[in-house]
Amino acid sequence: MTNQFTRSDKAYQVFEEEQISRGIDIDQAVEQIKALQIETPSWGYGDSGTRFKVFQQEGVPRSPFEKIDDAAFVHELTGACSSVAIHIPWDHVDNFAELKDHAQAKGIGLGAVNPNLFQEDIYKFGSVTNTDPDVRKRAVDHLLECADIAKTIGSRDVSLWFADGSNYPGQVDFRQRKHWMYEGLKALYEALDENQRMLIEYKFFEPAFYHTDLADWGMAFNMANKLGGKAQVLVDTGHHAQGTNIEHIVAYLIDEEKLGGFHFNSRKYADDDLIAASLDPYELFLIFNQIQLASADTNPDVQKTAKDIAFMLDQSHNVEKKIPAVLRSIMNVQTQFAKSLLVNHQALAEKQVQQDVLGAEQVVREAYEFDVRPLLHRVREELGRPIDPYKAYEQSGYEANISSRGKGGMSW
Ligand code: PSV
Ligand code: MN
Ligand code: MN
Repeated sequence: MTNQFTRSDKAYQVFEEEQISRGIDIDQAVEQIKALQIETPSWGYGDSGTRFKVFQQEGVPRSPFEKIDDAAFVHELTGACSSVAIHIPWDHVDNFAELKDHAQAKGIGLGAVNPNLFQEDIYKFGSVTNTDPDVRKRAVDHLLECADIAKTIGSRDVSLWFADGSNYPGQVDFRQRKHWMYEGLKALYEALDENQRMLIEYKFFEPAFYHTDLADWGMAFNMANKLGGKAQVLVDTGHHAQGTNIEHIVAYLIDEEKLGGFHFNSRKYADDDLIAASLDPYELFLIFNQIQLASADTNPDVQKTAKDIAFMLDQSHNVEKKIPAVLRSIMNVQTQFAKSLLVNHQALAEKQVQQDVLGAEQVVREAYEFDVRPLLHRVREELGRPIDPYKAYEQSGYEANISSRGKGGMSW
């Protein structure tokens, strides 16, 4: 395969012909892939590791500004990552308007603002659910500070994850903490403008090992429901027990108009934060399949929810190179998204009505089995981007350039 693409390429011709014969509108698929934007996490560019060791890599950003430079280069290569999420205080700067201007000058925007309520000593026994009212107040003040930052940088989403939990039976009062959690979330909710959203992320364990205050989608959903329309649920693909049917959760939340965003990453064992779709591509395909089905729903509100989901990566690289790992994730996400556009919805509905179990499964799997590289090459070529962003990065000289930053850049 060359580095160039033209529509007369044999592989593309064969692909297009076959999809047209299956009733797939290829030009529409191309437009949908072009429109797919996946926000990258600022912390994905910094040094990170496990609880055993954070290895330092050469060329890691030394400031939030340099993280933006790297994110902007990822966008330059892909055309698919027009914003970068920030985490406060990891990305604290004195002047957020300046950070926003820097991002804009580099051709991207600042995306979701992520409060951090898990790294200070005062939060050892919880943040918004801490028994100490002073700590609860500090936590709420930080949430409000993040709402202000989001307003300053023109960001719609404040993305929340709480490490609050406990390690042993009897350690805490579950129901009391449920009330405190709601109070904290409500304070943020009220501070948000009408066009802003809060995304509530859940996770079943870690760092707490016995209970976590927002342990699953049901708890996040309940909080979001009680709060109102500006509150939505965020699904991090690494935050479920083994075997959980994530695509079912996704379909359910969209139907309730409560799915606001994703953190994509892969996991083998727990919250491993590996490159998206590196281990579980079929799962990501099935998630996108549910999103495409809901995007074509007859209910306009369900359709709107499905089309308004914030797609974000959440990964941290232990030994992998930062920028190439982000690029690989983006390309993997695009691949599964593209495949999900090849499911024939009408054929699927017919098989379901006929109660044709294997026929319906075949309609879904068949789409997954296509090689969508020619389609992605066409998209990237039309966007004026390299058809293989990963290879283009290796050839770009960017890595040699940033090596002058040396080692000891920012952690997370
Ligand atoms: C927690 O595991 C999490 O998924 C949250 O989204 C945090 O903001 C992020 O990871 C921090 O790495
Ligand atoms: Mn996450
Ligand atoms: Mn996580």
